This record gives sequence, structure tokens and C-alpha cells, in this order.
Amino acid sequence: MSDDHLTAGVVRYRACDHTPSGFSLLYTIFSIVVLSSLAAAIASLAPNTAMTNLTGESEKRAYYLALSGLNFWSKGKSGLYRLGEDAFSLDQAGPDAAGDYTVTSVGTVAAGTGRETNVRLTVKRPSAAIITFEADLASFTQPVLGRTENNANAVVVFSIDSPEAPASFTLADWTALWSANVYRYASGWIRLGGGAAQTTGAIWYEGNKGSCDSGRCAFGKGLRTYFQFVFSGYDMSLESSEFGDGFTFTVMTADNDPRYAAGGTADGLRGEYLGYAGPGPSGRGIVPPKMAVEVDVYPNCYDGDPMENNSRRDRSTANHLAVVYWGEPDTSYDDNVHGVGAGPANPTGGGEGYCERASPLAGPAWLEDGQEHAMRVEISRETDDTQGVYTVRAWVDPAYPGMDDVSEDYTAEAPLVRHTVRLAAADHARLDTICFGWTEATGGHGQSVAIHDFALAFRR
Ligand SMILES: [Ca+2]
Ligand SMILES: [Ca+2]
Ligand SMILES: [Ca+2]
Repeated sequence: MSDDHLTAGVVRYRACDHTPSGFSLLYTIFSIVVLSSLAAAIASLAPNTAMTNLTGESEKRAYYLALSGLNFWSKGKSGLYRLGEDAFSLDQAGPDAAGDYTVTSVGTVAAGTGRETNVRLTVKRPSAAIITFEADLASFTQPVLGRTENNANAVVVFSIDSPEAPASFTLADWTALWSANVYRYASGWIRLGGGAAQTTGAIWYEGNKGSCDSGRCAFGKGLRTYFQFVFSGYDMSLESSEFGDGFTFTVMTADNDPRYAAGGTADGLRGEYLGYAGPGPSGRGIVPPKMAVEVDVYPNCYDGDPMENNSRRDRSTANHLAVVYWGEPDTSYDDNVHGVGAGPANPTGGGEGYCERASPLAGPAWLEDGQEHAMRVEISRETDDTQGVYTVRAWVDPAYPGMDDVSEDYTAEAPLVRHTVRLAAADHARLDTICFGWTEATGGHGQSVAIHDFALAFRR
């Protein structure tokens, strides 16, 4: 083989790899041709009333400009975009209650001349977007913590590129924790409990993805979420009393401020409230309307005054999954007491919306076994007359294809809990915009729960 052959081979390879400028130019021209034919196809297929009047060249051109504007639009893009003498301008409104934006695009030919021609197109665009830890962990920034010093590490967000340790960690401890877990939680994770007793805390999404604005999201037709969790404690006690108390995945009206919303006592104590019930460190708790799926891993079976200890009406000592709303409206202390309230009533222990798994005679309590588990929650939301109809479905360790796909409802297997409520018009309206996140609490015993591989999408 001659040197010439070798050289030619190298040059051909680089031509693909480096995309010389001649190739870029060709590519650009090709794109324009393709886009034009695409636009023509859309126009000729669509029985569009605007098109029937577009007989002149300027009108057609303005129409295509407006169409280009709609294709160009993504959330937050508005204003005037000039293309020589021509332009399109974009305007957006919303999101509305369904989570859709109304986008208006005006195509303009020969702006400011006697030949100026405008065509306006208006469409609804869904704000569908999947929120994940991988892409959005930085939007879970500011835990709400109880007041006592135990709470310093009650909720910690471990992002992929955290350059700094939280003030409560030494850099060495932080680095060690991160490197010990990075292989399991490569896209970041949130740790609840931190192994300390007497903690309470919450963490809320505060980002802008899809229909969300600083964490306030259009609830629309509801949502779907999937995440994995690991309780690092290994609870071998028959009554599941060595570790607790668990956590909730919560959706709350955006009347709450995600910077302050958390349950607990005023001191931020009492594990059985799970960080969901009680006035919390701010004194306002988590204001209803709200709904959650609790993963309750500590028994509190009695039915006394909800301000007192051991008053949740847990059906038995078995770890359980349950849907909770807010109990009676005149107190926040009973928000996760089972079987209380009306319109909506919290599901009764053992009833629909409550699923328990007894501890085996040998081996750890359900879920408190150091193993990977997964949770999937779907909430569907409909309007009937002026009232709201909500169905909460939750699975633990779903096992069939689609289990982690939040873009579609999961129908491959029945949920562990399923609960439907009808909400009064006022409560329904206050759930037009919501925040979502997790709450946790510990009492006399600690827990450490890793939440990871999270995804959430709103139903459209
Ligand atoms: Ca336990
Ligand atoms: Ca409990
Ligand atoms: Ca209540």
C-alpha cells in the first residue's frame, strides 16, 4: 500500500469527523428545502380557514412565517424575530388549568411598508415534560427542616456535581458518603432521615420545567411518578419498632410556600406525623387541600387525641402504604390519622387505600431490608360539574414493562392501593396549581432513606 492511499484514507475519515465548512453550507441549504416542503405539506393537508384567503404571495409568505414561529416556539420564547424584511412575533399565555399554553404567532411580510401583510396563527401547546433527578436535581434545593439540632441532616440532596459539602458535613464525610453511593445513585439522590432520631423535614421541587413556575405546577389531569427508595435500616423486630417512621410523597396546593411547608410539631418533632401532619416549624404546616401516599414503617395504632403520641390509628404493627388527605379541617395534627375527616375522609386502616404487609417471623420488616424498592404513584384528576374527582393509585415494586414509564398510565398490574375522592369545588380549584415533593420524620428511632432515579410527568 502506498503512502498516497494511506493519506487518502485519513482524509476521508476526517471529512466525516470534522464536518468542513463546505459540508455545513450544503446541510443548511438542504434543511431549508426540507422545511419548506414540510410546511407546504401541512398547509395543503390542513383544512385551514386562514389559508382559504391566502391567495397572494405575501399572504402565503406571512402564513409560512407564522407557522415557522409556531415551530420555533418553546416555553418562554416570546417577542419579535426578524428575518431581513420579514419577521414573526411570538406571544404566549398560560399555562391554563390543563397545563396548556396558548401560543400566538404573527408572520409579517414587508414590515413598515405599504405592502405590510400579517397572518396570525394561534394554537394550544401542551407543556409535557418529564422531571427527573438526572436533569432537575438542582431544582430540589432547599429542604424545610425541623428546628432542633438533630435536623441538620434530616433531608440532604446529593447532586452529581456538588462541589461543596453542606455546612453540617465535614468535607471528608461528604466525599466518603458520595463516593460510597455514587455507583448506586449515579444521577443523584435525596437522603431522608440521616439516621438521626427526632427529625422532621420536607423537600419540594422548585423548578420551571413544563407547566411549573418556581415549583408551582399546573395539576391538569393529574400526574404520574416513579422513583426508587432504599431504607438502610434492617428492622428485624416483630413489631417493626427498631427504625422509623417513614416518608410520604405529597402533592399540596401551591397556596403553600415550598420554602416553609412541612409538618411536625412546632419544634419539628413527632415521627408519626411523617412531616405531613402538624403545624411544623413555620406554624402553618402543609395547608390543605393536599394528598399523599405514605410509606409508614413504624406502628402508632391508638386513636387518642391527634396531638398526643401514638394516635395515627395504624391498623396493626405491620408496615403499610396508605393514601392520606387532611382529616378534619380544624386541626393539622390529624392530617395522616387513618379513617378521620369527611370530604375527603382519610382511608381507614385496612380499607381501600391502605395496604399493609406483616413482618415475617424471620427476616426484616416489609421494605426495611436494605434493598432497592420502587414506588409508582398515579393521580388522575377530573372535573364533574364544579367538583373534583381524584383517584390515587400506588404500586410498590411494580414488575411489568412500563412500570417506570411516566408518560403513560400503567395498566400491567393492579395497584397496591387505589382510592377515589370527590372534592368540593373550592378545594378542587385550589389544586389547579400544586407543589410536589417528599416529607419525612423520625421519632425515638432514626431512619435513613435514599430516594433516587426519580421521574415525574403530568398527565395530558
Ligand atoms: Ca420499622
Ligand atoms: Ca406510623
Ligand atoms: Ca386535619
